[in-house]
Amino acid sequence: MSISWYPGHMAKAKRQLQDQLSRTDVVVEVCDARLPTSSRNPDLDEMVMYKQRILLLNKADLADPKTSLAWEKYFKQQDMTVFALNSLRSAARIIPLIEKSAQQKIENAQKRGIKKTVRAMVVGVPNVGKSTLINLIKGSSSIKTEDRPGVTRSTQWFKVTPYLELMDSPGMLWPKLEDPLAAKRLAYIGSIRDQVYDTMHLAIELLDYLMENHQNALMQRYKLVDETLKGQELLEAICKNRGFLVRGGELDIDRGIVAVLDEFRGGKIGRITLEKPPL
Ligand SMILES: Nc1nc2c(ncn2[C@@H]2O[C@H](COP(=O)(O)OP(=O)(O)O)[C@@H](O)[C@H]2O)c(=O)[nH]1
Ligand SMILES: [Mg+2]
Repeated sequence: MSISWYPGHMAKAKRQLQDQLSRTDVVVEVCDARLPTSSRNPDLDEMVMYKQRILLLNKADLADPKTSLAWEKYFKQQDMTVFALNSLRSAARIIPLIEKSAQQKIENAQKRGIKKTVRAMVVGVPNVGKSTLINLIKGSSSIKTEDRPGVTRSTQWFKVTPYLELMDSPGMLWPKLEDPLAAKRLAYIGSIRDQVYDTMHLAIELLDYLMENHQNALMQRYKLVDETLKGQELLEAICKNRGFLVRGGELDIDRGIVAVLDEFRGGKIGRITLEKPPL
């Protein structure tokens, strides 16, 4: 997760991804449902122009359900196959979706008397849940491990159904860190290593954002009574209410920072989506 994306790394990741994509029929792009813009990388578009593609808004359990529906609608209007998902739960519905995406290819091959197996791969920026999804799909595979002729232990392809194989490891997309707002939002949800940011600054900016946009949820969570609180004062009030003190009775600000960031990331403040679809 905590990778520095130097230009050299990025070029290498791109080459590797392009190579993997060339052997794939269906691309399963995973993004974070809380950040359907910032957790995607538009560079993927040019790499998969003529490929079947599915977009998964993952971690939907942490996102606002209404906004997820709006995002689904938005992407569907752009002729995309899209699906909000909680990868910790069930990926069973994803499997037929992947197969359907490549149905035409399978049928065309069948007409020529060939049994075509669809090959799919999961791609996305770090921390969106790619590995979790792959494991989940593996877990719901209809084919038993001991019953997979032709798929050897060393292969990078995993047979999911008689007609579908999944690449065992995900394709890595690099986050768009050159956009400062996107980078900050990725930091809010914990997709960028905290050391990159000053966490105090991050927590305070997040609190101000929440006070402005999700006031009730924030005030309830931290038993706040003054909605005019801002910045450092807001953080201090939270520490006070939680009884976060260091020896000598001073406020334990560090503990407050960790609590706010962890609780936001874990959805404890509410199911909050940070980006809305354009109208
Ligand atoms: N709440 C929630 N957490 C998820 C979901 N999918 C993955 N995660 C968590 O997100 C973190 C990153 O997941 P991982 O699969 O390693 O992401 P990757 O870097 O894209 O491979 C892990 O802590 C997962 O448990 C989901 O749908 N909901
Ligand atoms: Mg992973």
